[in-house]
Amino acid sequence: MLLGSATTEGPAVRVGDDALDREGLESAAAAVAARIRGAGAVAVHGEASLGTVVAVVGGLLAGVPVVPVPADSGPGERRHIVRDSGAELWLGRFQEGADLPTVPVDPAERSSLTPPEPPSEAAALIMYTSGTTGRPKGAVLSRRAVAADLDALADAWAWSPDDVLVHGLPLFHVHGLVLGVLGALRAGSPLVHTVRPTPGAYAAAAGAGGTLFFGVPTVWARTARDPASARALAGARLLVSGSAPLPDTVARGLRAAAGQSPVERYGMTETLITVAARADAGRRTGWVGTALRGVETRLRGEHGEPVPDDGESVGELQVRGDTLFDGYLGPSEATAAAWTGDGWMRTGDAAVRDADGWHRIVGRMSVDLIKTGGYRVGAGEVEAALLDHPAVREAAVVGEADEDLGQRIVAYLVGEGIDPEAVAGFAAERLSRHKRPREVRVVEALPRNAMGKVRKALLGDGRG
Ligand code: MLC
Ligand code: AMP
Repeated sequence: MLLGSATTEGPAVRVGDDALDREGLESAAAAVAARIRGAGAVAVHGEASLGTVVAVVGGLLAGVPVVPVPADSGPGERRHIVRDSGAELWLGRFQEGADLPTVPVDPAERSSLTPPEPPSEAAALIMYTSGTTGRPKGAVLSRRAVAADLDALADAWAWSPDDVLVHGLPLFHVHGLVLGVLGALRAGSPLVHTVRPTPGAYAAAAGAGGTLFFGVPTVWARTARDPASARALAGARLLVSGSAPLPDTVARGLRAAAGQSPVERYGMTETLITVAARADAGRRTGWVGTALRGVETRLRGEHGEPVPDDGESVGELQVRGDTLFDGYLGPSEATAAAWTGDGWMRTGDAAVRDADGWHRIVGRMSVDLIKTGGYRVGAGEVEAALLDHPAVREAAVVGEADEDLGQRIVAYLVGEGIDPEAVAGFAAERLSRHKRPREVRVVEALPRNAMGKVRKALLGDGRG
C-alpha cells in the first residue's frame, strides 16, 4: 500500500490547529475518493490545510492522479495547470482560473469506502515544474516511484513510527507534499505541519515532541539567526535540509546554537530524492550524500565523457533508478531531451563525486533556472510575463545571491517610461508570489553577444 498501513495512536496529521487520527484521515479521504472515482485526474488547491492532505490522500485512494496547484498561483498560472493536466475536478475552495466543477473537501466527513489498491505503475501525482523557458510542465510520478523513494529515505534516515515529523513547507511540491506528507504516512510517523516554516513554530513543535525536522536552506538560515528557536531544536533526532544549497555559515550557526546541523539530501521534481546523507553518517556541509538505495548516479563532461570520482572534477550529474518520473505531459520532445541516449536522466546540475560516493552540488548548468527560497523558477516564464507589459520592450531575469533566499529574482528591463512599481504589480497578477521579481531595474540596454543573445553573466552580481 502506497500510504502504508501503520496505525499511530493519536493524531496522525496535524496542520495548524486541525488534526485527524489515521482512521479519521482514511475515512475522510474515502469520502473524497467516492466522489472522484473514475476521473482522469483531479486538481487540488494546495493551501496549507488539513483539507489539502485529505484531498491528496483521497486521490491516491481512488487511484486518480493528483495535480497539486500552488495556493498562490494567479488565475493565469492556475488555468494553465488545470488545462494542461486535463484535470476534471477541482478539490478544495474555489479559485479564479480553476474552471472546473468543484468538489468540496471536509475533514470531518466519514466514509467506509475501501477501493482496491491501484497498480503500482499508475500515476500518483502530476507535479508542475519550471523549465528554463516556456510554461511549467507536468511531471508524471508513478506510485512505484513515490513508494521506492520514501522507502529509501526511511532506510537512510532510520525514519520510523517513533518519529514525529515537523515542517511547514508548501503542500504542492515534492519536498512538502511527497516527503513531508506521504513520507510521514508511509513511515507511520505522525506529522505536525506548522502552516508556515517559521523558526518559532519549529521550536514550539520541538517542545511538543517533534523529532525529525524538514526545511529548505532559507528556513535553516532564519533559524540560525534566531538562537532561542535554534536552541529548542537541540534535542531533535534529525534535521534535514534540501531543495537548494545549504550555506556553510548556516550549518555552523546551527551547530553553535542547536548543537547539530542538518543532513542534506538532493533531488528534483522529476527524479524525487536521489542522493542523501544517511542519519548515521558524519555531517559534511555542502555534500549532499550518497546515492539512495535503488538509484545510480554518474558524472559526465561536456562531450559525454566520464568524470573522475576525485571530489574535484565537475560534471553534469546524471541519475537512473526506481524513483524517476515517467515523463512530462504534452509533446514528447521535452521528455526525450531529459534523457541521454543510453537511458540516464540529465539533472542539469553540476556536481563532483568523491571516492566514497559522496556528492557535492556545485551549481546549475543553466543560469536560467533560479532557486529562490527553495522554489525552482524558470527565467523564461518570468520574462514572458514581464514582456506582456506594454512599456517593456526587453526583459532579462536573473537570480542574484541573497543571504536569506539563496537567490533573489531580479528583472532587468528596457523600455520607455517603465514604472518599476507598476511592473511589479503587473507581474503579481500573472505569477505566483515566489516567481515575482523582488527587484526591477530599468536599464538602457541589455548586454548581448554577437548573436544577439543576452549575456546574463554580465548582469547584477555576475558583472565583471
Ligand atoms: C514574497 N514576498 C514578496 C515577494 N515574495 N514581496 C515582494 N516581492 C515578492 N516577489 C513577501 C511575502 O508576501 C511576505 O510578506 C514577505 O515577503 C515574507 O514572506 P515569507 O513567506 O516569510 O517568506 P518568503 O520570503 O516569501 O518565503 C520564504 C519561505 C518560502 C522559505 C517561507 O520560500 C518557502 O516556503 N519555500 C519552500 C519552497 C519549497 O518547498 N521548495 C521545494 C521544491 S521541491 P508578508 O507581508 O506576508 O509578511 C524540490 C525537490 C527537493 O526542490 O529537492 O526538495
Ligand atoms: P525542483 O524541481 O523544484 O525540485 O528543484 C530541483 C533542483 O533543486 C535541483 O535540480 C537542484 O538544482 C536543486 N537542489 C535540490 N536539492 C539540493 C541540494 N541539497 N543542494 C543543492 N541544490 C539542490
